[in-house]
Amino acid sequence: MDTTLYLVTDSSYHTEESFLRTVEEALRGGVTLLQLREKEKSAREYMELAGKVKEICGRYGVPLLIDDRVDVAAAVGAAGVHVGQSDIPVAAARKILGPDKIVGATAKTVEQALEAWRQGADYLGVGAIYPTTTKVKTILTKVSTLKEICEAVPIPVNAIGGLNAGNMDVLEGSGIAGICVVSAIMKSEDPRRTAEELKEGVIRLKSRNI
Ligand code: TZP
Ligand code: MG
Repeated sequence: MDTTLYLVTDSSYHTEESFLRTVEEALRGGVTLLQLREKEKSAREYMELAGKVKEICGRYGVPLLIDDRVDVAAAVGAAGVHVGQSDIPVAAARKILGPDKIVGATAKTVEQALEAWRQGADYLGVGAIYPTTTKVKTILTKVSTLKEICEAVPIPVNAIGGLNAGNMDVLEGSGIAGICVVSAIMKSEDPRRTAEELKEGVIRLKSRNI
C-alpha cells in the first residue's frame, strides 16, 4: 500500500460518466490509493458504482477502499475500508474483513490515533488541515497535532482537508506518508495534470522530511 497520493472521491457534482472519467484520469496522473466515498447513495447504488470503480482501479494496480461501509467493501471484494470515529470500530472492521484487507481510520487526536493503531488500523487520515468545501463533519487539526500523531504511531499517516498543490508546504517536516484530496482532483478541469502536480509536491515534501 502506497498512500503518497490518496484520492477520496465525491461523485455529487458529476454525471456517472464524468465521474468515472475523472477517476481514470486521476489514476493516469499517478494516484496511488483510492477511496470511494458516497454519502447519499443506497447500499445497492454504492455497490454498483464500487464495482465500476474497482474495474478501473484494477487496470492501474491501485487498491480501492470503501468509505464507511464494511459490507459494501466485502461484497465487491474491495481492498479495504476507511472508518471514521462514528463508524464501526477498526477492530470490528478488521474482524469482518480479515488480516489481509486494508483498514484505515480517521484520527484527530493522538489518543484517537493510538487507539486506531492498537485496534489494527493500517493507516490514518488526519485533518482537516485547512477548511474544506467537501461535505464533511470535521474540525480543523493543527499541523503540530499532525506531527505528534506521526511521531506516536508506526503506521502511515496522511494529511487531509483543503489541500492542493499550492498550500501543502505547511506539511513539511510533519512526517506524513502522503496526502488525501477530494476537491483538488474531483473539481479539476485536468485531473490527470492535477494528480501529477500533487504527487510531485508530496514526493518533494517527503524528501525534505528526511
Ligand atoms: N475528512 C476531513 S476533511 C475531508 C474529509 C473527508 C474532506 C477533504 O476534502 P477536500 O476537498 O480535499 O478539502
Ligand atoms: Mg465515515
